[in-house]
Amino acid sequence: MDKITLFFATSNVVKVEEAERILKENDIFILHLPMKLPELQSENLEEIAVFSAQKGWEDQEKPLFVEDAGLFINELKGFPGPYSSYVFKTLSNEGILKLMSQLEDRTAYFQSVIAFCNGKKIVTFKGEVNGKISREIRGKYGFGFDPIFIPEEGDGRTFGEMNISEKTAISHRTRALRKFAKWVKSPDFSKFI
Ligand code: ITT
Repeated sequence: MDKITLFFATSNVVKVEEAERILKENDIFILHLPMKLPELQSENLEEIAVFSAQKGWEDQEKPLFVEDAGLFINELKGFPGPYSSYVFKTLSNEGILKLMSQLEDRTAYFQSVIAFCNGKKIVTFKGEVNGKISREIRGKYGFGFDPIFIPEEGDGRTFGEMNISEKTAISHRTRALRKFAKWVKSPDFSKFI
């Protein structure tokens, strides 16, 4: 199998670690471009990812992918969703738990969108994982909202209590990455490039 190397533009090193594990399974390797790309104000993660990938291309002039993710809490009508980064910085996990202290329906999901840009075209891949918001902060692994998110397919632990291989077995990012990897290995990729 041919080895493929792709550029991943992100400011988040944990994302890189997670993506490396999954893409490696398909002989795809990552070169990290450590940069914070501008994000469009939009309610749609796909639009945000497409915009950032375009900006990444303009800055680097090489084919690259970006990944945009968010936590969507059903009872809060999808909040923080596309504003996850800002909300994590301002309210953090304590703030989300406070906001939800009176709420019974704690269901939520993470969504991940990957956008790959070659300067001319952009393709996107989406992944989701369902779960619920815990009543307290639990765990030391991962990043962001991991310590308050209990995936439906798990054993009751938060992502923050799972090590990287346990989280990447079921995560939203893994699901988007697997679709991306399948496409990269298909004839569509060589036509695209
Ligand atoms: P980029 O440079 O790639 O944009 P980022 O950390 O700012 O890195 P996003 O904008 O995609 O990433 O993510 C928005 C926020 O959503 C992020 O700050 C986290 O708080 C949260 N988040 C995203 N994916 C997550 C995950 O797998 N586990 C926990 N929280 C996550």
